[in-house]
Parts: sequence; C-alpha cells; structure tokens
Amino acid sequence: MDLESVKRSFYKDVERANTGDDIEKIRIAYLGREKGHITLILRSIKDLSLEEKRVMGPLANELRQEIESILRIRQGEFHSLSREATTIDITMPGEKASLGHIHPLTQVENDIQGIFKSLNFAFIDGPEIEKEHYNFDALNIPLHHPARDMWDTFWLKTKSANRNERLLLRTHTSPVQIRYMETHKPPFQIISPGRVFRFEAIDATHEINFHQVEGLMMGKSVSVANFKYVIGLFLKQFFGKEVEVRFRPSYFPFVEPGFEIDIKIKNKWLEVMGAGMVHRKVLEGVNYDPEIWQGFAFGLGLERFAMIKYNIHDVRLFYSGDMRFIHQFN
Ligand code: YSA
Repeated sequence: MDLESVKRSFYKDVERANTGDDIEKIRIAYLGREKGHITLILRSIKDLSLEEKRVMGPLANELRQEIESILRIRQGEFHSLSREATTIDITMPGEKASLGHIHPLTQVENDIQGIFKSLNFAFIDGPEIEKEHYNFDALNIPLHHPARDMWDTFWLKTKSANRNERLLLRTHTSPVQIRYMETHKPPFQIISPGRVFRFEAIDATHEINFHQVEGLMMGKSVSVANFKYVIGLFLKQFFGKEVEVRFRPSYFPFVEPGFEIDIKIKNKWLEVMGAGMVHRKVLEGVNYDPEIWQGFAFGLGLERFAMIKYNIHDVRLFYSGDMRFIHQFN
C-alpha cells in the first residue's frame, strides 16, 4: 500500500472503532513491529533510491506521528468514557442521605456523664417502677409526712410480688442512692441518670415525664465545700463558660443542710437542681455510721440543663414530636 491509501484506510478504521480494544487492534495493524502497514513502509524505504528516500522518509514519518497521535487521543476518549460509567458525576445535583441523629436530651445526658466520668464518678442505673420504700420511706419521708406532697405521684395498681408493697413511677432519681448504699461500702462517688414522673400541671418549665441525674459522693470528710467545688467544675465544663449560679437554702427531708441551685438565663433565675448533705437518718437507715461517713447528693433536671445550653424557652418542645424542632440538632 502507498502512503495515501494507508492514510485513507486508517481514518476509515478509526471512524468505525467503538471501543478501546478496537483502537488497540488498529494500532497493531498500522504500527505493529512485524506487519504494521507503516512499519512495512518505513522498512522498505532503505531499498529506495537516494532521491526517493529524501521524499518518502519524512512523509512516512509524518504519517506515523499523525497515526500515533490520533490513536492516543481516541484511546483516551474511550478510557474516560468507561471510567465515567463507574464514577460519580460531580456536576449532578446531590441527593441528601437522610441520617438519624442523637436527640438533644441524649446528647446532654452523654455530656453530663462524660464530665462526671472524668471526675471519677461511676455510672449506676435504677428502676423506673419503684417501691414506696425507696422513693419515700428510706429517704426520710414516711407516710403522711407533708413533704410527700412535694412529689405528686403516679401510683401503680399492682403491688410488689414478694412483700405486697405499694409501687409507683419514681418521682425522682434519689431512690438509687438508697439502693446503692444498701449494697456498697463507702468511699465512692456515683451518678445515676434516668427518667422520672410526676403527676403535676405542665407548663413551660414542668413536664410530667422528665429526666434527672442523681449524684452522690460519700467519704470520711466530704463537705459542702467539696460539693461546691465539684458542681462548679461540672457547670464550667458543661456550659464551656462561666454561668451565673445561685445557691439557695432549701428543704429536702433526706439532706441537712439542703440547697437549691439556680442558673441565670435571660435575666431570670431557673432552678436546675436540688442538693444537700445526706441526712444522718438516711445514713443510719443503710447502716453507715454518720460519725464516720458524710456525703453530698444532688438531683439535677436534665431538661433544664438542655434548655439553658440550647436556649430553649419551653420544655414541652422536647416531647412535642415536632420534627422541625428535633432536626435543628442535626
Ligand atoms: C435533693 C437533695 C439530694 O440530696 C439529692 C437530690 C435532690 C433532688 C430531689 N430528689 C428532687 O427531685 N428535687 S426537685 O423536686 O427540686 O427536682 C430536682 C430538679 O428536677 C429541679 O431542680 C428541676 O431542675 C427538675 N424538675 C423538677 N420538676 C420538674 C423538673 N424538670 C422538668 N419538669 C418538672 N416537672
């Protein structure tokens, strides 16, 4: 074949090629070492006269370069086409994958647990259905004691299996203190987050179903100063900044002295926890000698902490089931 015919047939072949493999076959047919059309032409140049060599040599080399370059381009095109089939087209609008996320109350609980764990507090669980004894009596709140009115109670119709005791939905996490002290010797420090229930009027800061985190530190010389220090550390870490805190004297039958702690939010004080030094009657009830062991305890309102942290004005939003509210925490 002369150069002109080789060129024509090459362009026809390239036009017909559909895949990278076709291009490779064309490359072998024209540039193959043994029988490639261009290779044969180049090889035959040595047999030509000097005059013909001067003309044919450059023309044949030019055609070879042209063929090489066309093959490279077409091979590249087929290669990127085949890659496109398996890769993502970043010019297409994305589809947002709908992932779940942690509920803000769970997040706050995790944060609180994390901080107390770093202060060497152990995590303890307790039952939501509780015996009257643990929710009230063992906490120095006997039957007919006026302090029982502080906790409007959901009573269960069923009684406990073994001792025919009255059962209730726990009104606070404080019964966990008793359960733990009954089975453990001091010194120790624990926290116990959990759900509590109160049969009371609902408003922007009160729910009938909410969460508390109980804390108890027991040792030989634990004092109010230790409580103030631990709570101060906790508040600083939880809010990531100084917050305005107020300790108020208060009454809980299971502590002496007792306090309530408020935090200032938007120029108003919000009560966030009850606390105090564990009452000697409670200590005696679990066979701890009050002359040796002292401890502080507290019960904080999880929803109130979440409200302050995320600037939420109404506790009912947490339980509204309104996904627009929940998705803000995504
Ligand atoms: C006190 C002394 C201790 O040694 C240990 C714990 C306590 C706290 C006590 N057991 C208690 O329940 N106190 S409390 O009734 O004042 O509730 C504690 C916190 O729960 C409150 O400060 C508030 O933050 C939150 N809380 C109370 N009622 C609520 C509520 N949060 C939402 N809805 C309600 N209805």
